[in-house]
Amino acid sequence: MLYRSPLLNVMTAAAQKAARGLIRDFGELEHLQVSRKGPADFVSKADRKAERVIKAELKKARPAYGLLMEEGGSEPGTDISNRWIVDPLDGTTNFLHGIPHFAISIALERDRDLFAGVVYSPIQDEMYVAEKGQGAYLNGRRLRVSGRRRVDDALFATGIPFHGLPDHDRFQRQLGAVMAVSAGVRRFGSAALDLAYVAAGRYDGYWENGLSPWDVAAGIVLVREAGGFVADLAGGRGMLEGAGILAANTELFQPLAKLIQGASPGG
Ligand code: 2AM
Ligand code: CA
Repeated sequence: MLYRSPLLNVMTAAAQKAARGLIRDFGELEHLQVSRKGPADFVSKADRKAERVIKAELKKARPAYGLLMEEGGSEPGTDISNRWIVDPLDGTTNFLHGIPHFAISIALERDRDLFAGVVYSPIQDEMYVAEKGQGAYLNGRRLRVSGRRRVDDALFATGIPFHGLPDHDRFQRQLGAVMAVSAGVRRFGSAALDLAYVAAGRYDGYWENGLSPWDVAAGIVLVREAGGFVADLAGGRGMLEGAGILAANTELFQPLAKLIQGASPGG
């Protein structure tokens, strides 16, 4: 059954409109080898263009809401209880390399609580939506986190830090701990989709250090509404404050948290 509310309609419409531009630009990338400034500049333009489209759509539908966007920063609204948190292109490095795994992420924070989330993967045409208390859905189909109970059966996702980011040693310890006992670890490059995949029961769990609010806000709602647990890496509520993120089904949340915390004492 297709779950639709006026709020989710606004969010999915904004994501679909921006996706049309991203799909066009993704298709153009292969012709860019000749361009002087190169693909990185093109991708950051595509990213900003998608953000402008989303912002215009959200403003048109809910003029008073505030905004927190990856490119445009924070913009307070006259309605202080509602704020959009937007990543117009999550998985930028994939996009730049022609890898069709990236997403648009739109969340609504209401009274400081994450209330609704939409993650859209344009190339796969996968629309993930969730609203507090209403469940999570993929293209209209109800989602549930995986039922796996054993760490040695579990497939986990993560993000690997790269040059310019801190804590490479800490990450290697975390990876060492998880790879030694699990069925595998994946690194696909979009935090928003990693969380959506946990909600869909594809991954049994996911963790990543650092991250910004727009990377994870929508995905957090998806995982919770699909029956999973989400916390920061220390088990607290600082997922939007850069304290990292850990998400899993209810059975595997504690075992994964123990592995990660054991590998990174003191956070
Ligand atoms: P992006 O594609 O919007 O940049 C990959 O591990 C994930 O980390 C992606 O969701 C990516 O978002 C995000 N990311 C990219 N650069 C980052 C940085 N400097 N700090 C934290 N997260 C980052
Ligand atoms: Ca991002």
